[in-house]
Amino acid sequence: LVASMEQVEETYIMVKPDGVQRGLAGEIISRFEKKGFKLTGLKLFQCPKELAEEHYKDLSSKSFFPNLIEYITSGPVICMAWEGVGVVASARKLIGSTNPLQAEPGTIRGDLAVHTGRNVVHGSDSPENGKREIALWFKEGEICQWTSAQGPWLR
Ligand code: RTP
Repeated sequence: LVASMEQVEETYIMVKPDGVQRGLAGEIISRFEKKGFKLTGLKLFQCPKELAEEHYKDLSSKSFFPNLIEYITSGPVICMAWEGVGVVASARKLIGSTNPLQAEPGTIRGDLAVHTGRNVVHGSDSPENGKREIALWFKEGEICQWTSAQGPWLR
């Protein structure tokens, strides 16, 4: 595999409360599965305010920050860890632009959302943040490393 020379990364993907409530979780999970990434963590979780604030701390000075925290804590989210070569940037491409009206058709937000403040899914923006966010949202023991018995394409 050419890909074996490349960097295996991990990223934190989260179906936001609107995605869960609209019944889009399966569809969103499916996009990453079909692409060929490996799921290593998955849970439904009601996020406490403090965790939402820590996760989005870089945005704490923004005017929309209180609304963002209210949104993320408004109902359960689905927390996921995904692993793969180039998974961080690729997941951001699959997700599409922050403003769903500018997101390309074919992307998750381009196909499934309208409002920036209800954009159904989160994805880490760097490998460093992928690690940071997985450590923030998952406890030790909730991440499951596994190898496909079917072949080497899931890695
Ligand atoms: P995310 O972190 O959720 O994957 O989103 P992102 O990188 O595409 O966007 P970012 O700039 O990090 O913003 C985080 C989330 O805050 C909400 N937001 N609202 N002007 C607004 O009202 C506004 N701008 C951003 C969105 O939910 C965005 O995903």
